[in-house]
Amino acid sequence: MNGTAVSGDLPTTELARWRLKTEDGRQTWHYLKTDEEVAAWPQSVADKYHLGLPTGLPTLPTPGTPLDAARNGLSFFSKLQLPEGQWASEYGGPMFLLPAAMISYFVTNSEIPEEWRIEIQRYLAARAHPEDGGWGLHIEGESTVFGTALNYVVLRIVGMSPDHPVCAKARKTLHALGGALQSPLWGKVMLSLMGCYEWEGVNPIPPELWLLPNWVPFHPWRWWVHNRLVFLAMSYLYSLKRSRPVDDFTIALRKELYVESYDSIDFSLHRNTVAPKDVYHPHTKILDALNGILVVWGKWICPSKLQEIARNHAYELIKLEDENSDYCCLGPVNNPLNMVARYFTEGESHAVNMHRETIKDFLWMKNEGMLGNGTDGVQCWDTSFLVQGVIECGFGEDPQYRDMLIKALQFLDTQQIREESREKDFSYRQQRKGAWPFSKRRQGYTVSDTTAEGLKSVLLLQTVPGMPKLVSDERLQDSVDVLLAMQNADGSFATYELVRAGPWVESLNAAEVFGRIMVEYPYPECSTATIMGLRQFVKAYPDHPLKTKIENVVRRTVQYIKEAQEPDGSWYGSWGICFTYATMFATEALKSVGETYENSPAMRKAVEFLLSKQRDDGGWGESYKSCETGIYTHHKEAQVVNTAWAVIALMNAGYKEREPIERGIKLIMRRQQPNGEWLQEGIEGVFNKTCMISYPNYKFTFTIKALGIYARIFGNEVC
Ligand code: LAN
Repeated sequence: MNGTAVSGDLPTTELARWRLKTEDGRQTWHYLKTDEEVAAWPQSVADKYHLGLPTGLPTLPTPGTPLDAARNGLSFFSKLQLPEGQWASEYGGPMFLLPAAMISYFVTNSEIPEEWRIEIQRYLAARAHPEDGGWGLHIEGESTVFGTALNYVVLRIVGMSPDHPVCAKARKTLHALGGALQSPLWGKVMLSLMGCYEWEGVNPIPPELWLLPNWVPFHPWRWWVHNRLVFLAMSYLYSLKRSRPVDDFTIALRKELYVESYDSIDFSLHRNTVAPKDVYHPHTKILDALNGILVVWGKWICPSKLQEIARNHAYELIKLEDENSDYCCLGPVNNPLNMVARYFTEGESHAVNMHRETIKDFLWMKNEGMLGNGTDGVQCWDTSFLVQGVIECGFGEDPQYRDMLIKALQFLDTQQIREESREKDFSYRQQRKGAWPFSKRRQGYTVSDTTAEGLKSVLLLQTVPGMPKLVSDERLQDSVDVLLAMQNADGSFATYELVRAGPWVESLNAAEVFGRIMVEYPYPECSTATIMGLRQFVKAYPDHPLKTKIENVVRRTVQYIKEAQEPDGSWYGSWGICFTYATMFATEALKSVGETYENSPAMRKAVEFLLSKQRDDGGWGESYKSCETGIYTHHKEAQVVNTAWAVIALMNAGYKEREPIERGIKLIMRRQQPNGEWLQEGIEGVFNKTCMISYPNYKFTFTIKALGIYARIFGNEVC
């Protein structure tokens, strides 16, 4: 293709031809094929940065003080702001997202552009395990059947020959792990859609569950929304039991993926065959028993009329999910699965085309090639944190940052969700009018903390003198209402919805590779963010009638947070790594009700915990292993992001001893580059205990925030 050069033995596109386009929060990468297009659409600094090309940003004067360092950081980071006012980033880590996207593209006969094919090959080659050539659940994990079988399929779909050394090495590892027969449930489903596994070897995913009365304590409407919507699409597809028609390509794949000959396998005996390396959450006996019963039910008992009613019901829910998210869908797994569901049912249709488009929102281009992002962007979330960092530094009124902040406010203004979901109750949706999503308005999902961080940032910005007031009182109150409706009975906040079922439902977790996926849980991070957002609202509207109500909500939340503290003084974090992350949030919650190191045993313990983890170089560094094991595990080196979180936590606690905090700040300053940036270090985020995910902008937003708070508390100097 035009401009293709060869790097190593894999072709590459010309990175200088890629552009990130933004339209009302939507972010997609485009490859410009002609020189005219290139001339008409120059590459921005942000494009270059994300592609790993030289940005040409200048060397800055060496910062002498924390605020100088923050200014240098902002000088760099502000250049990455997109024209609509938000920040973007790679949001990779999970290694099953590109397979979901590419397998559904393939199954639905969608055209995969040449530039994607080239860059996906490059990415998977770059991210293959350096020793065995396989892939894991996430980029830092060990090779598994799930990761290796599916990414192998992707490589073949995008055109790599089975004889290519990358494929050959991966195949060897796949076979050593036992071959594709050992895939966990989600792998078995995706391979079945491809025609490379048989549906009879998939544990039951019966859509009939949707027909249970709502009071049934394990009804799917009570499940965590991500699990629920993946289950929804899978239950529909399972009941159709359709696959892409077999052709020479799938026959070849069937040979490559298995140790044994495909035709000799009795798939019905392998519903529970999963490689030990893949299993994080083994099946419970109850689940196995239930699966046994459901196989008999599906095959011999369930009347076909009932199956049809259930299937139609599931399809209605799939269509509503598509409509309520303007086909963006909740996430990178249910979007492609919905696309296949709609394709199998409707053939070529408007809906299928819409999915073809929105799947692009999950693809990200970087120097290593093209990957699958965890969401359709990090727009609202990272923009909110940047705003808060700038305000903490006291730069709100600084004319130098005025344009940047106005643009950020404009972005948040446009991305607030303005209406409820259609058939909200039928589709089991949480109230959302007034919410801020994690990514963009179109996606349409509230999360307690994304709404709260959005609300807080808008309030902070709109109270800066001279800032326009874009979001009205009424709209701010809508977001408060969304938050108030999300408090659980125990005072906590979960993620997208209220907790709708007890943790015992986890015993029905069939996904094998994840923990804590079945239901919503209370989270100290989400709980803190929510009350901080609510508190900011009361600060801005001190006479508001909701004030007393909010204060009661806060009191109950703080009580929950105290109860969630671990015996060693830390909090377990579920969305960032790990104890350091959650401890930063929880200490902020305690601080907001006046607790300090001096007057609160909980704070004192938190401080002692943090101090015990500080390293000789002054930094903190926590490994993702903490998330999996629940035991604090050091990273091999201190990490800028963990260090920022830890010093923020110590300052939240009102810890007066300057020395340990200053040493942390000094590490952050030492690691800053001459142009103001910080370099990428270890992975920052996590979900479902096992799967890591990158938050590359945290190295800017939280460092800047930490520097700002430090300067305010201890004065703008380090010795
Ligand atoms: C996210 C990203 C953001 C994250 C925070 C806002 C940081 C958190 O505080 C609440 C939970 C939330 C919204 C979250 C939930 C799970 C997500 C959407 C992800 C970690 C990004 C990717 C992940 C999603 C589940 C990936 C697809 C995998 C499945 C198991 C369906």
